[in-house]
Amino acid sequence: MIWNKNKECMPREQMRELQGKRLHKLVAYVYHNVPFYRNKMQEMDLLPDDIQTIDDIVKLPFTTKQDLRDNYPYGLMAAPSSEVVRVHASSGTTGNPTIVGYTRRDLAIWAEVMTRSLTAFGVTREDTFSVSYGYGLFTGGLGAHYGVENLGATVIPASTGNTEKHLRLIRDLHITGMACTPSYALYMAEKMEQMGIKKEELGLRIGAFGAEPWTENMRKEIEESLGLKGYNIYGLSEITGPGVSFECQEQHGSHINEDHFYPEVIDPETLQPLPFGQTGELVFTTLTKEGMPLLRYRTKDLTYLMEGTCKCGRTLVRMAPIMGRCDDMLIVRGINIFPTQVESVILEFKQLEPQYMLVVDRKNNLDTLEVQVEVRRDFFTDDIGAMLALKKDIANRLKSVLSIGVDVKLVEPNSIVRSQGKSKHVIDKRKLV
Ligand code: DLL
Repeated sequence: MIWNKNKECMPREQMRELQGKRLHKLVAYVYHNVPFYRNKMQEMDLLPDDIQTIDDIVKLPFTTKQDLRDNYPYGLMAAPSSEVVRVHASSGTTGNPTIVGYTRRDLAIWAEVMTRSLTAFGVTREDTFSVSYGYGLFTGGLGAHYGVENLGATVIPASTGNTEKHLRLIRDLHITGMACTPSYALYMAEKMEQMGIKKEELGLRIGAFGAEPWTENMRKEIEESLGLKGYNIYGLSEITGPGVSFECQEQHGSHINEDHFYPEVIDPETLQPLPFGQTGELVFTTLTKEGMPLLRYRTKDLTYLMEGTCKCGRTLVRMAPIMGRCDDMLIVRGINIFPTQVESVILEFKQLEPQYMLVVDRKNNLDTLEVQVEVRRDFFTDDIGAMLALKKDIANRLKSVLSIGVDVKLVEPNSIVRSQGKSKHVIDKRKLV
């Protein structure tokens, strides 16, 4: 099923023409309404009319998270406050949070792209869908909520927390789909087991998971424990929220709603655009945003774009799963490591829970990496020999994937802190000193 065939299956040439027209209009709009962009363009000797086609996008300046912080709170807003009907904020852990504002039309487009995503997952008006992304300043809750409503399915605004009650509702209200972070889905599976609820008692069939990186192995684990099919949904508040890209039934990359969000992948060092298939930093231009449009926003997310029409019929370009963010890549003894690489190894071992923490430290000027991982209750034993053998197997496998020796620490079930929102997998003690 396709929600908006006209846009989602548009011939490439036509799409590029549409993007060019929208970009041309956008650049004039920000030039006249956002002093920050006008100044930047003037510094570069650029006038709005220099941007005519989508290929001209490379002439435009980039925008970074720091620019948003420097212009806190409303400096990048293009629409007058009388037109802004909603504000969200990202959970900045350091410095000012980033504030985003939406006009009524922005909200309608956001609901549309969310509806496209849910339709691609197979959600219909017959479904009852619970949203367990946090409701509030985070875009996950309200973003998914209005997408479900716009589609015409029934939305259950469960939010996070109250997991036991939520699980009972899933059973009693015949909830067929759920949206939450993949780590919260795992937490729910754990709770279900503790409560003695079997997946067969639930009618779940579709999960819309995102807001953090996750691996294929994690997908299998969630699907098996909850008895549903899990789909990836990607987005970020600066660009709109969830719904920037989504997986279709082929599950071979996520289609970007590129009639609204124009993607580029650049080399984060040289800032030069990279061709299809090459991994770099994902950059978005919001082609239709009115509230707070952004030119070439650097997401810090690492991925590559995939060429060619998808078997599902959509022509919307696809992006590969996010392998991590430029800023959560760990450099340990000069080797680049992403938490997702560790996750995928851990999930290969049936003796382990999908719960882990990477602890990086520096001892005698040498970086150390400890991987803490939980052993499943049925495998946890007093037999030291068996535990040592398991530890060695994991360390060997990690070494072959990461190209670096790590200390593996097996910990008891339930000892690593669970997350209901985005999970935290790294403690870098080097940064604390
Ligand atoms: O996380 C929006 C969202 C909500 C997306 C619900 C999907 C579902 P922010 O809080 O601004 O917005 O965080 C955005 O989260 O730059 C990525 O690093 C990461 N991220 C989001 N979705 C995915 C995904 C929301 N599917 C940041 N896979 C982004 C990997 C993701 N990383």
